[in-house]
Amino acid sequence: MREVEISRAIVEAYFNDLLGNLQLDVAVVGAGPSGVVAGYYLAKGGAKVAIFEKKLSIGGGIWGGAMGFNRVVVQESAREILDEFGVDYRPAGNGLYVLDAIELASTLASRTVKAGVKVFNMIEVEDLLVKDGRVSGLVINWTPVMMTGLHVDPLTVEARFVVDSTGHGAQISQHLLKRGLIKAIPGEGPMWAEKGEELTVEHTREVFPGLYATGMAANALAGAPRMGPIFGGMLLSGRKAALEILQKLGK
Ligand code: 48F
Repeated sequence: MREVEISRAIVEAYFNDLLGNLQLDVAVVGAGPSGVVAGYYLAKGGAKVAIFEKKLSIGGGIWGGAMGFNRVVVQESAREILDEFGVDYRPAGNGLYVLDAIELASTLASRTVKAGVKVFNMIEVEDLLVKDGRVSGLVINWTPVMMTGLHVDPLTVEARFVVDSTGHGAQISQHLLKRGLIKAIPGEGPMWAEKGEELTVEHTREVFPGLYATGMAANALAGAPRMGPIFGGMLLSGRKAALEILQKLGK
């Protein structure tokens, strides 16, 4: 066994995948619950989709549950998504269900990868391609390059649709705001679980030609309330974006 053979296997496999994913139907940015669920339903519907995540792990805000108590809650309307993924839950009264955050994060991750979504972690999306008034891809760089501020030029990925699933900061839509391409990102409002859950799904939409927003990014773009450790809206938002995009792709 030679070390260089191990290296060759890794380099070949990784770069074949990267080469194979430079032109996508859909590029999802951010592997939190809404982005991962969007990726899953897009792949299941026949789209070529990859997720770009700046951290090492995928799952975003799921892992810590609430205040580090690693349990999360979903409401009745999101149960069918848990059933689709095969995540266990138990009734907690008043139409709520409680589940293990570790099981949710790991199962979403595993099922999404098995559905055919390529996840590129440790890659930060630092900008967007915008041509003729339409978002048409991503500008990407290694997270460590972004963290250290080294002057290293990025690479690009073409996509027919981009999904901003970057959570509370709506990081991807911010690039449009700073160029005056969208008017405002009001940011999330004070906590109101029921309203926030409802509005997250309602505001999941194409926010600029070629760009969808899901989850907390959709909330931030609309100035809707935050909702804390209830996750049904995130799952429903990811699925809604996926189904709309599939329709626009003619899938
Ligand atoms: O924040 P996050 O989990 O997004 P979400 O799908 O879910 C929100 C909930 O976790 C929670 C909540 C629930 O009720 O309020 O907060 O809206 O995941 C966002 C992911 O995007 C990544 C980030 O590391 C995280 O994993 N991300 C953010 N900016 C970038 C990025 C970027 N520029 N490039 C790549 N990944």
